[in-house]
Amino acid sequence: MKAKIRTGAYLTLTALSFSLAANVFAEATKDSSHPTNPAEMKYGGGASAIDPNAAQTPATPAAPPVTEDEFKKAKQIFFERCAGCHGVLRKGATGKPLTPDITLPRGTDYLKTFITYGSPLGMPNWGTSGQMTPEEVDLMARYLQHEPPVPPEYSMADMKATWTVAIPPDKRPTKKMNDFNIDNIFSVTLRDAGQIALIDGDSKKILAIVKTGYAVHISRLSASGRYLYVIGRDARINLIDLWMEQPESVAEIKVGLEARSVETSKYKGWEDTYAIAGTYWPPQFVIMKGETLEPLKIVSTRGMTVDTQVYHPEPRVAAIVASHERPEFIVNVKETGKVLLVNYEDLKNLKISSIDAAPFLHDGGWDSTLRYFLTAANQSNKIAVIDSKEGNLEALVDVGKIPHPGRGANFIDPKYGPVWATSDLGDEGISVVGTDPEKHSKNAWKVVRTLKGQGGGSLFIKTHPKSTNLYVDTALNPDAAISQSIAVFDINNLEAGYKVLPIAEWADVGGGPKRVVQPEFNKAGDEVWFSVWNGKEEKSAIVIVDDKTRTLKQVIKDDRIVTPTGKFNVYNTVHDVY
Ligand code: DHE
Repeated sequence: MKAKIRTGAYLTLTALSFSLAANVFAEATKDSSHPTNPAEMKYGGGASAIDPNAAQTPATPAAPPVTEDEFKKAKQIFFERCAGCHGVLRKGATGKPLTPDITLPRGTDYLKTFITYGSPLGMPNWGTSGQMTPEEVDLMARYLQHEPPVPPEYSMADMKATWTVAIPPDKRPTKKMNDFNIDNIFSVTLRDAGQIALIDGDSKKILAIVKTGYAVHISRLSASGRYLYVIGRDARINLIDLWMEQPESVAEIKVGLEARSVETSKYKGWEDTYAIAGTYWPPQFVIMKGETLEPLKIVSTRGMTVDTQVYHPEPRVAAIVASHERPEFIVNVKETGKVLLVNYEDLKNLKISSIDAAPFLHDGGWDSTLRYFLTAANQSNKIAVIDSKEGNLEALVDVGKIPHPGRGANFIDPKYGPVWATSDLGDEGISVVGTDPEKHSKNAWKVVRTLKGQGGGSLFIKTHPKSTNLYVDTALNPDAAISQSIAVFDINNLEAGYKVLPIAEWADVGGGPKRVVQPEFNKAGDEVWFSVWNGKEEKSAIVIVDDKTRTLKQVIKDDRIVTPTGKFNVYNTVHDVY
C-alpha cells in the first residue's frame, strides 16, 4: 500500500479519497441528521490547500503530550486528509466535530480505535487499510485532543499584495483579435496540472493552455462572454481575455487560502462590472472589479447556523450564482445553511438578505426560466429553492441521499411539464422536481418522479434544450464498470430506464482509475463532452458523444490533457443553459 501511495497516479485520486471523514462520534452522538457515506467521504475529503505551517499552534495542557515535530507532522496529515470533512477548525462539516471538548473526554485509546478501524458510516479505516501506520494513528489520536491550530485571516491588504494586472484594460484589444468561435470554446479544468485548456468546440483543437491556481476548480464567464474567470483551490483567480489573439491571463489575485467558487455580475446594466469569489478559508467572500480583479469589498460569513442557531466559526462559501432578476449575487454558505442575496448596487451601503435554507449548502443551478435557484443542502438531503425575483425561500424539497446536481438539468417532462433534476452521491436515485408554479402548480417544488440510475457516487447530470437525452455520471461509484461509464435516459420515455455508454472504453487510454466525469454540451446542443479523468501519470482524454445517435464522435487525446475534470462551454455558461 505504501509503495502505491508513492506513485503519482495513486496520489492523484487519493487526493480525493483521503479523509479522516469521520464519524468518530457517530456512535456516541447517534446524530442521524448527519449521515455519511463512503462516496461522499471520498469526494469531500480532498486535501486542503492551506499550508499547515501557516496555522498557529496553541498549547492544550490537559491533552496528552505531542512534541513540536510530531505536532507539525500531525498538522500536515490533518490538513491533507481530514480538514475537507471535519473543517479546518474541526467544528464539523461532512464529518463530525473533533474539538477538544469532545475528544479529550474520549481519550487516546478510543480515538485510536476509530482512526484504525473507521466506521460503517463513512469514516475510512486509516489503520487497517495501511494508509496510516500505527505510529501515525497514535499521533493523530493525541493531536486531536489539542486545540486546533488556526490558519491566519486574509485581509484586503493581503489580497492587494497578491493582485497583479499584467495587461490593464486600456492596453487590451478593443475588438476580438482572433478568429475563434468564442461561443463554442470549452474551458477545461486540468486539475493536477494547475492549468486550463481552451479547446475549440468546432475543430476540437487546443487553442491555449493557461497556467492557473493549484488543483484548479471551476471556470465561469463574464456576461459578455469575453472574460473567463478561473479559480484554484488555493484561492488564486485568473482572469483570461478571450478577445486576445492568443488568450492569456490579464489579471490575477489570491483571495484567501482555500476556495471553490467564482462568479460575475449578469444583471442588465451590470454586465462584466463585478466578479465575486467565495473562500473556504477564511470564511468570507470578496467582490472585485470585473475587468481587473481589484478587490473592493470583503464580507465575512461567520455566524449562526439555521437549525440549532449556534455560532459557527468556519462557514465555507460554496456555490455562487449571479441573479438575472436583480443586481445581486446569490451566495451559498455551507455550514450555516444560509443563502445570502448580496445586492451590489451600492458596495458602501451593502444590502444583504439572509435566507434560512438548510445545512450543508453545496452546488446548484437555475430552473429554465432563470428565476428560481435550486441548490443542494447535501447533508440534509434537500434541495432549497430560492425565488430570485421575490428574494425568498420558495421551498425546501426532500430528495434522495446527498444530492449533488452540479448545476442540474432542466427539461420538459412529458407527464409533469418543466422540471429540474439532480442525481445523488449517496444513492442511485435521480430526483425530478417540478419547476413551473404557473402552469403546473400542483407539481411545483415536488419530486414528481425518481429515476433509478447506475448507482451512487454521481456528481453531475446534464441535458440541453435541444436534446432529448439526460446524461448521469457516477464518477465516484466504487465499481469501475460504473464509474467509467455513463447512464443516458430518453427524456420522452423515462420509464424505459437508461442505456449505458462505455465512455472510458471508448477513450482507449490504457490503465488507470479513469473516472468519467461531468457531461457538458456544446453550444448547438448536438454533442456532449465527458472527461475521462485518469491519474496524473496516466493518459486522460475528452470523449465527445453525438447526442442524436448516442455514439462516439471523437476522442481528444493530447499529452497536455492532464487530469481533466470540469468543462465549461462559453455560451452555455454565460447563458446558464443546462
Ligand atoms: Fe467541486 C463545483 C466544492 C470536489 C469538480 N465544487 C463545485 C462547487 C463547489 C465545490 C462549492 C460549486 C461552485 C459554484 O457553482 O460556484 N468540490 C467542492 C468541494 O468542497 C469538494 C467536495 C472537495 C474538495 O476538496 O474540493 C469538491 N469537485 C470536487 C472534485 O473532486 C471534482 C469532481 C474534480 C475536481 O476538479 O476537483 C470537482 N466541482 C467540480 C466541478 C464543478 C464543481 C466540475 C462545476 C460543475 C458545474 O457544472 O458547474
